[in-house]
Amino acid sequence: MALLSILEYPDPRLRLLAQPVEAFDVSLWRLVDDLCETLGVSKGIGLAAPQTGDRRQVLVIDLSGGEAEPEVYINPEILASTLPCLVEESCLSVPGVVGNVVRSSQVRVRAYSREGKAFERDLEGMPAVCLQHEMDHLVGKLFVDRLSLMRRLQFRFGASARARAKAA
Ligand code: GNR
Ligand code: NI
Repeated sequence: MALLSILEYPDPRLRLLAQPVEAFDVSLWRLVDDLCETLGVSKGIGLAAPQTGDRRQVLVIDLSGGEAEPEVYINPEILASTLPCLVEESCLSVPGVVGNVVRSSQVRVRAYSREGKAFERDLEGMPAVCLQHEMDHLVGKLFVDRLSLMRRLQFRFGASARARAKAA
C-alpha cells in the first residue's frame, strides 16, 4: 500500500475524463488499496482516482470516519435520482473553499466491486451527495463549477489573486 498525493486546483489533470476499468487485476487492486489508505489519512469522506492522477473510473467513500472499510465503486453509473437539495461541500483538491451546491438527495447507482461483480445500491443523504461529488471527478468536474454565479465569481477572483501573489 502507498499514500498517494492529491492533486490540487488548478492542476489540469483534474479536468481529464476518466476511462472505464476493463481489467480487474492486481493493478486495479493496488489502486483501490492506495485510494483507501489515502482517504483514511486525508480525513475526507470520499476520494476519486483522478484526484491522484490516475485516469480510471474508480472512487471510494467512507462516511464512518475510518471505522469501516470504504465502499468501492468502479465504473459507476447513476440509474435514477430524485429530490434536489442544497448541500455545503468542500473538496480535498480545492483546499480552503466551501460552498453550497445543488445535488440529488437520493440516487440509485450501478457499479462494479473490486472483484468485477456488478451491484446496484440506493443511497440517500450524505452518501448520495458524496457519490455525486466523486462521480463529478470522473468527468473532470469540480464542486466549484456548480456554485452559484456570485459564489463562483468570488472563488475565481480569490484563486487568481492567490496565483498572482504566488508569482510575485
Ligand atoms: O471530504 C470531503 N467532504 C465533502 C463534503 C461535502 C460534500 C462532498 C465532500 S467530498 C470531500 C472529499 C473529496 O474531495 N472528494 O473528492
Ligand atoms: Ni473532491
